[in-house]
Amino acid sequence: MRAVLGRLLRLVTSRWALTAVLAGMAAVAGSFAAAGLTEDFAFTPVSSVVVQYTPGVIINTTLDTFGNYGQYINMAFTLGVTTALFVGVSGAALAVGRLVDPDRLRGARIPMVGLAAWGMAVFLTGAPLLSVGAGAAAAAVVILVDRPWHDELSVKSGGRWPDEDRRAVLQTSAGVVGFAGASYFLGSYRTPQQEFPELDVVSGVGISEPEELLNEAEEKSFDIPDSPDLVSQIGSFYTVDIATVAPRINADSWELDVTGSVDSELTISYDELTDMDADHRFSTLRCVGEELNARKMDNAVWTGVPASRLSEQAGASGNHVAMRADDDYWNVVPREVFEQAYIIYGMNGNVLPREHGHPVRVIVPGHWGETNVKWLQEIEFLEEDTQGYWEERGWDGTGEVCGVAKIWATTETGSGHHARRPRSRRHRRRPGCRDIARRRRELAGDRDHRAALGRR
Ligand SMILES: Nc1nc2c(c(=O)[nH]1)N[C@H]1C(S)=C(S)[C@@H](COP(=O)(O)O)O[C@H]1N2
Ligand SMILES: [Mo]
Repeated sequence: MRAVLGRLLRLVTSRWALTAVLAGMAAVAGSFAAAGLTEDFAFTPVSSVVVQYTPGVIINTTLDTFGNYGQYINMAFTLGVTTALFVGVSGAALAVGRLVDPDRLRGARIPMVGLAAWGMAVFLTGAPLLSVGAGAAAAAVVILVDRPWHDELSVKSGGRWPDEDRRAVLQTSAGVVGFAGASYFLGSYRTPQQEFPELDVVSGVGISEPEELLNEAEEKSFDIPDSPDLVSQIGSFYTVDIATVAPRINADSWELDVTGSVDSELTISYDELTDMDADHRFSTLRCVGEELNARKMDNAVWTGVPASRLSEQAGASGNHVAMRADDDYWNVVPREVFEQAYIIYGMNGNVLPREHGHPVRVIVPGHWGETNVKWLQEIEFLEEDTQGYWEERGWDGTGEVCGVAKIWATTETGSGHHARRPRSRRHRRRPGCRDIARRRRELAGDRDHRAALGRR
């Protein structure tokens, strides 16, 4: 047993293993430097797989134990898996390279590790050009560790002694740490900045109506420090996603499929959708996983088309409706709930931002956040009810939102503290709401859940 452990330890701390680890880390950093936080960063596709295959028990246990920090654990785990993939291929390439070039004098391992890391990045992201970042960084690590210009048989180069090997690995480690830091800034710079073009520029929808609603909301908002306005600004509106990186979907190639129990299936383009008569209305979103007095509740002016128009046009007959999204998220609502929903492409007079579901999402007024599917791709009418993404994981969130009072501002007076409650939002307390909340607690405990998977 001891002998086995000893050998394992020697293997893990061997030059080969250390070089592979350094190359793998550099590859991930190089990938981020080249691609930024986009789908072309090797981390992103790994994250989708992790999110998809993590069992609900593990998600819920993580959330119960770590609460809001769960999202960092999720990110760290995904980063670990991504790095491990690059360490694996680098290690294999190093081992094969050793056979070809045992003296490390011909530098054969450099292109081999570079190619292996590049190949892994292309395999993950499908982006050959941006994957060069990963390949080049991994190759650079091998250059620094192997130093093929050192000839141990030559008097001139001073030989290659074990000490020097150790120093090379140490220096390279420092280099990788520095490179990772620099990559962080490079990648952040490469991450596309969110733009908020106005709605009329893109879709030809007039923005005077949303503007009127926004003005009305502003006039009615209280001027209390720390209490938000009645409408939340884009950028401070909360987001909750199962994915770490919001999908990037081109509105021009986007299509909505209307399928299932229908007389005729429909395929609707962005232009067709935005050409229909638009409605503008306030609607508040609140995440079912919101903790007491937390801020996962915001209100906006949404622009879009009543969902009922699509079910009419398709001649729909099912009693349930599944809404499916690009990130493999989905939710199922009763038919009568769907008929009250909106197919949305505008938010606060702007084109719907990427984080909130660009180009098109669903807004189901008065229903928990999770029914409001973003990055909508398919509407399927069903005869039978089935579970949605979060319901499969033990959450019940397709009911009506409970009314809440929050204390977000207090005033100090001579006689003590006074809580100030901002004007309540659009929610009204509805009968049955308590039952839903209780059932939810029974099902899953009272903790924040998907917030842990959400960003920000
Ligand atoms: N496609 C997709 N839609 C989604 C989600 C998601 O992860 N993917 N999260 C849901 C949850 S849990 C909430 S609370 C709301 C949040 O909407 P927002 O991010 O625009 O505030 O989106 C819902 N729609
Ligand atoms: Mo949510």
